[in-house]
Amino acid sequence: MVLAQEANYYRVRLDPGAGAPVDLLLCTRRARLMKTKQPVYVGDRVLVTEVDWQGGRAAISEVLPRQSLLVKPPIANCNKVLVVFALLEPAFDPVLLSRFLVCIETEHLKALVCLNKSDRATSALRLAVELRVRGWGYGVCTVSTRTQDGIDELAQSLDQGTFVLAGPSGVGKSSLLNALHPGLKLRVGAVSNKLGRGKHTTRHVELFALESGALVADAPGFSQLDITCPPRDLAGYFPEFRSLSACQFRDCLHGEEPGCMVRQSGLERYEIYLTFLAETIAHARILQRTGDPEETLKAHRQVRGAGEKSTIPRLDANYRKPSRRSQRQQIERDGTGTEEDD
Ligand SMILES: Nc1nc2c(ncn2[C@@H]2O[C@H](COP(=O)(O)OP(=O)(O)OP(=O)(O)O)[C@@H](O)[C@H]2O)c(=O)[nH]1
Ligand SMILES: [Mg+2]
Ligand SMILES: [Zn+2]
Repeated sequence: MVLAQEANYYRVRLDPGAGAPVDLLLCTRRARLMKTKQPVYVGDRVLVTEVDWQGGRAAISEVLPRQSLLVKPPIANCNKVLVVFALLEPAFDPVLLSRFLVCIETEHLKALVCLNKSDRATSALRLAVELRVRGWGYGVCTVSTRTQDGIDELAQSLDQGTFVLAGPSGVGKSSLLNALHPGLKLRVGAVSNKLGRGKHTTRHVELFALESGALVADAPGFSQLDITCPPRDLAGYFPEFRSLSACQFRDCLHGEEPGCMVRQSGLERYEIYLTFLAETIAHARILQRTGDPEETLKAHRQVRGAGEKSTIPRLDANYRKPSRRSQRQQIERDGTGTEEDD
């Protein structure tokens, strides 16, 4: 399994118990893989050849089929994403957290929300945020890497499997991995006082083995996440919408359709849903206009998922309001913590 990548080198862990003379090999890609531009991701299971056991070198000859691929952060075959957010410093941001959660849902991966820096928060804030996120249909664990509060409980819930830490910069992902595996001593960075955001201390995705046998990947923080799924699929990526008795309209986007059950349900994230819906509609429209082959391929997927093309332009007028709202939120986000992107 690929544990890390740096430039054109891959650190590959050999299957424990396979009886190999070494645990790790530093690998390049075989020319054939390079030529076909077949990417190799951290988390990929690979076959190696040309092994130099003494020098600890080899070449990757084949990437085995993936069970899953998360694009941001890039990791293959992970079972669960731990979405790490701070209760404070940087302040909890429900729209940004929802962005992460929707993107994870689109990859059909499981998410657990990990709220860090509980030492900074009052118990009222902690409870309010926990209740809120549970209401969205997600498991929550609250921790402090500083006081070790909640770390044992989290460690117990990470059984065998591959996990990745995702979240904005400065929320304490590397600190959390250090707390789960005290020998690691990963570099952590300060949060800038003025902007309340992290400094992109972690630069690479890298998997580490915990005592339990689980593999956990540290990853760089980011907060630029576009929601590009077909508009029609979006509601399915909000678990609390899924559990509602189905809306009575077939093909309803749960926007301003009169009588829509989802709209009338008073769900807390309905406003966030509308913001994202406007984004997916705008995205689908751009893709229809551009003739660029890559974009067209994407557009094709979008349209296929979205059903009949004609429904998208029809929505134009209806969604002008959320689209302004989304612009405002974009500005708010930019002002409070959109860092350089990785
Ligand atoms: N008060 C408090 N501060 C914490 C806690 N955990 C981490 N921090 C601080 O938060 C800052 C950022 O921590 P990192 O672990 O580097 O954050 P990160 O999420 O890995 O950031 P990137 O690598 O930039 O994505 C550091 O100054 C940590 O000391 C905590 O539980 N409580
Ligand atoms: Mg980090
Ligand atoms: Zn509806």
